[in-house]
Amino acid sequence: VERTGVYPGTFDPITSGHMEVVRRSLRLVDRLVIGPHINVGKGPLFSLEERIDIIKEDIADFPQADRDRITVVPFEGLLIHFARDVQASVIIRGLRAVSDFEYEIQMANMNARMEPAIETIFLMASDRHQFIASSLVKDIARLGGDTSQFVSKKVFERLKAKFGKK
Ligand code: COD
Repeated sequence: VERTGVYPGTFDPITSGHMEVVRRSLRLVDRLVIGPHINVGKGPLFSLEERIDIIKEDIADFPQADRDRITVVPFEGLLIHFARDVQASVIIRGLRAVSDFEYEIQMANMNARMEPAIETIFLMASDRHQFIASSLVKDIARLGGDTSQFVSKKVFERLKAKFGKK
């Protein structure tokens, strides 16, 4: 029986850190649903459509056999309902340093209480991607810095276009 995993997030925009989680997840599940959340708290830099396009552009570099196992499905409302709807048995989250831990453990526990059959699994960020955060990448781009080592070439170009030349 096929195992489906959900990798939910804001992905505003997707970074090399997120992409590493995607690549590693493909070794753990047969099908991976990348789920950008529709209603992002304080308003995202990239619209939902842009965030979806960006994810699709980044996975376009994967081998076809891997691409065939990935779908990008935006969701609204509760993650646990979404995970149930796509028949996922695991929710995949990335864990950086200590900062992510508190929020992640709370979420995992509440989700487990609502739906005990779905496990949350955590992939520890690698050294290389430990400190990459979408919010900091956006700050750097906004202030005219070079984000190329934190995101794909395509995301880099999109960030440049977003903030443009003043
Ligand atoms: N290396 C490894 N992992 C990383 C890196 C990195 N450099 N950067 C980010 N990650 C991980 C994050 O830790 C996270 O696990 C995932 O990648 C996505 O990150 P973000 O920042 O894009 O997305 P989040 O964490 O803001 O997404 C939060 C959700 C939208 C998934 C969450 O708020 C949610 O499920 N909302 C729906 C309502 C709900 O169900 N709430 C919870 C009730 S218990």
